[in-house]
Amino acid sequence: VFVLFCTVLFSCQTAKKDNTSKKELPKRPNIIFMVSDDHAYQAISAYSNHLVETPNIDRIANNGMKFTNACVTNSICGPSRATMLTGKHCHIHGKTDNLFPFDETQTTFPQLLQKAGYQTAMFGKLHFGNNPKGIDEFKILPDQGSYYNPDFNTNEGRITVEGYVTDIITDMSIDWLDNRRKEDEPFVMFYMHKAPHREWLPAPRHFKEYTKKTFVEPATLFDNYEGRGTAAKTAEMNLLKHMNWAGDSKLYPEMMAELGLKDESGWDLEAFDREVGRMNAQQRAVWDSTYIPLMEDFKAKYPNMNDTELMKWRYQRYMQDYLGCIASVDENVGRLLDHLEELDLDENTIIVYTSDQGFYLGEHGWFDKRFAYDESFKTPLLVSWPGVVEPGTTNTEMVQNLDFAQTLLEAAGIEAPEDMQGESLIPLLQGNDEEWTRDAVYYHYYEYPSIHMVKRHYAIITQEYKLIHFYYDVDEWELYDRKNDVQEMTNVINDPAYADVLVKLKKELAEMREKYGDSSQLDQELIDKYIHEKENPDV
Ligand code: SGN
Ligand code: CA
Repeated sequence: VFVLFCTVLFSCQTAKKDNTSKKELPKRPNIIFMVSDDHAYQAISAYSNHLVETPNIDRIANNGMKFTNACVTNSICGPSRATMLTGKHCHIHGKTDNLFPFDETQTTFPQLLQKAGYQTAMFGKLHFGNNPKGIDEFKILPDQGSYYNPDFNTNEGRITVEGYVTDIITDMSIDWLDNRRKEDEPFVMFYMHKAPHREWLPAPRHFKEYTKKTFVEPATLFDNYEGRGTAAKTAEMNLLKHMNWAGDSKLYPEMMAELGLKDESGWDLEAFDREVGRMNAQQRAVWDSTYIPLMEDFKAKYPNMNDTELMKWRYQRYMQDYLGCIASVDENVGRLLDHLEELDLDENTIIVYTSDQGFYLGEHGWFDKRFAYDESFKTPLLVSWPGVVEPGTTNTEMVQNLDFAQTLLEAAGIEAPEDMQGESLIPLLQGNDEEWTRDAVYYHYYEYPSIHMVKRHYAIITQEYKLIHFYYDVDEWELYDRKNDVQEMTNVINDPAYADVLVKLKKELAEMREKYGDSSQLDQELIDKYIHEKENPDV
């Protein structure tokens, strides 16, 4: 009797434990996967409102969970998106940089959802160099796409749509939701903005408001990179030194000539023409009436400006345009969320809001991304799922874009392929943090030599430390104490106080490279590939 009693008690307890930790998930939820391009978490008010208010994006945080330590495996567009869709590190799915097309034989999670009966759609920027797989209906921007009157590649070929890109992507998404084939079958819709990617061009309706604003400067705007290694010193992402006059700061080419300002590659003028040149007469009139007075004012001041003043001016110019783009993203996210409510789709739908990486908004004097340093390594991640995610919650675990595929497959009740390398975030989304065991993540950036000249590096990152190895044409290690040096200003690699930490991290890094299958052999192959291409430019 005693044995029986114990057995019953034990099985009850196990059942109880299982019950609390594995609350049943709603069946086959819809999924809206929102990815904006280069959207820094510093520019989402759910994270911080020191720059801008984003009340609509914040609705997702208020209805769900905000991850404050979400990060990428490689801080660059195509590779990050390939990691999101395949659940694999870049050296496994093969899209290590923006330069080569995505390997179409790789399995992506929308293909698996489609196979399981999900309706699938994708609108906006993918940047794979080819069309998406497993998507019933797509309208994607060719390459980086354009802000004004953009072209799209669709199932039926190339189209051009009049208007502003962020509005258009939302119109397409709403239209698809309204007309999807089977209302009673679940769907996954990828809603992927080009904004706020460089050259940061807002909607004409926001030109006037945003060009009048002044924004708070980051503490590290005038960073001289002293405490860091060669990579930070040689990167070409400084607002003062590396921004283009026409493309980035919106100086008219004729004014550049008058002021004797040049962009050596000539590419700057091309960029101006590429974007501003696409505007129709109406859009161009609003542009001219906003930017001509602004530039006349600059022309008058420029001869007397020193570098500090110029840096401050460029920072404000940059933020006005970048945050002007965010204004449209936020309005349009709101429009889409409202529409989901109108269609009664807000209840059984998972909404994910993220970016393909973080971005520098003047921190360390930089724009762009690529580095394993926090502003570019971390990325926004907000997830709502009524009935599963407790509204208004925050999670601080180190989750990665690597985890999205397995998470969404589990949510849909589909078994993830064994070779996916992430972890499902469902325990965290359900508030069962004790089931999460990861204490470090792996990072690897490859696109060098290339635009912005950020050297290749791989890294191990824990909550407390970040160990980075820069390689290829240098062999330098950097170690940051993430708790005591939040801005990552001092490389403590040679500080004896960190000797033990260093040994431990190097060992863990080696284990991690082994676990994820990243070998130096691969680095060598990539190096050979670059050298071969440099030597044979016409091939
Ligand atoms: C373009 C940008 C770069 C940017 C890359 C990659 N220059 O080349 O500043 O780093 O894209 O961006 S631009 O003036 O032509 O926009 S990514 O988001 O696609 O990875
Ligand atoms: Ca990007």
